Amino acid sequence: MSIKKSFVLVMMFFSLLISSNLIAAESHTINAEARRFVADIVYIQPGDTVGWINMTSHNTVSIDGLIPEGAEPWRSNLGQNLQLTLEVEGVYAYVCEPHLGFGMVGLIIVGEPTNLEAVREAALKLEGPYRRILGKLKKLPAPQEG
Ligand SMILES: [Cu+2]
Repeated sequence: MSIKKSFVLVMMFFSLLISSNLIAAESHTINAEARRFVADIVYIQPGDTVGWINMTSHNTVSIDGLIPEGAEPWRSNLGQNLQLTLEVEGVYAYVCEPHLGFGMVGLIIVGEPTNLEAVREAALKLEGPYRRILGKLKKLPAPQEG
């Protein structure tokens, strides 16, 4: 086989790899059930997309101080199936305001939970039903030593 032909084959292989899901960002779905998000804790990679579905009577609102530094806060409208692409690594906490009292809160972990301690400290200062986020944070694995 000529060098030119092998080069073309190698390039075809790489373009196939890039167009496949092996490298491309993934989409993750969070289903709003009656009074909870399923899944309530979602692990994704930077650049992945999360989409909330079945949001009739629900919303999703990020909490100040409980998202990574430099990340964009969000607030969806009631009933809106919001889609977000999250680039900044870390833990994001959000709530559904109408059902916060029922514990309808969620966490998204993008890459490594680099800001977990800061989020835990900020969550300790939350008041009223927002403290439901503390319970959710306790479900996360303890940080590894070393
Ligand atoms: Cu809700």
